[in-house]
Amino acid sequence: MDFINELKMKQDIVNKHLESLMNVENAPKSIVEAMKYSLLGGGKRIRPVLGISFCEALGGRIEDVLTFSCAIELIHTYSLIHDDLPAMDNDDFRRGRPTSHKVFGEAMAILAGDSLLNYAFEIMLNEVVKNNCQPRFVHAAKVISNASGITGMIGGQVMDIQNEDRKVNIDELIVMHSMKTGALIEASCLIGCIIAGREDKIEDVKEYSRKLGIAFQIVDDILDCIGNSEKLGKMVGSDAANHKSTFVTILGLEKSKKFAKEYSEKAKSIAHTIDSTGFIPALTDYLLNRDY
Ligand code: GRG
Repeated sequence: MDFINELKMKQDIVNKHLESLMNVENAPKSIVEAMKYSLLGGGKRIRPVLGISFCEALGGRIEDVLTFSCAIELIHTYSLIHDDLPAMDNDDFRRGRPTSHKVFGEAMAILAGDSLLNYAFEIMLNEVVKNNCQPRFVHAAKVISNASGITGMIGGQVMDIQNEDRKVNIDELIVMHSMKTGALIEASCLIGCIIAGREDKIEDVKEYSRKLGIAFQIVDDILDCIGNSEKLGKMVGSDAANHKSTFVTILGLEKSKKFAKEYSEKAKSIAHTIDSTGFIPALTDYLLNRDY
């Protein structure tokens, strides 16, 4: 199967599982509707695709990691809803549609984000219990918890807010993004390795995902500067409007492109040693050359 068809197939697997996870009973319809609006209305599903691809490449079963990978997508979606709020980046469009607070109001958008975060932990713990608390399932849940918390994504978001209106240097920017964007990408890859039972590959997978995380963020900064808002499904120029230092403002456009390519190439060379099918190396290229 060629790369694009395999990517679509994996995105389909993820989307179907996300839909089935959202068949929630005994909750107010309004909150489930707001959760579904943001979760099921688009998105590249890169994080869960990485999770199932690493698990598969390392000899594990997709069905064993799928719920954990979808839990990461729920956490990612909550972070987008909260990041778009007026108190944060104050954005009106996301994934090609008005943001959650524009449709449901601020209070409901906050609760939709909170609910996605909580529900992510509910579905992970159900999966841990279903698998008799085997250490690899407990370990995967711990990795996701750490990555989404104060030493990971939230910690990075705090640094980002505190850096507004301040000129940061490239090293500070890399540390901040390794936490804000990188931690969840790293966890996405690591859980595939952990659930496959391949602890021997953890360091390689960490190294791969850290390089990928930086490349991914540089591309995100480049697209926020020169991307097409229709393709991206969100307004461009949000970083400049919020007076944020980005790879583009610090390095300039051409050097940022070169930097992203270097990080991506390093990631790809590690991916070749992990995935003999070639899918993860091709995904690494795809994420570098994406236009949304
Ligand atoms: C806890 C409020 C809060 C925020 C955490 C990750 C984050 C910080 C905020 C998200 C906002 C943002 C634009 C981050 C930069 C990189 C990034 C995560 C981009 C979006 O990810 P994609 O391209 O999006 O995978 P899709 O829509 O395809 O899932």
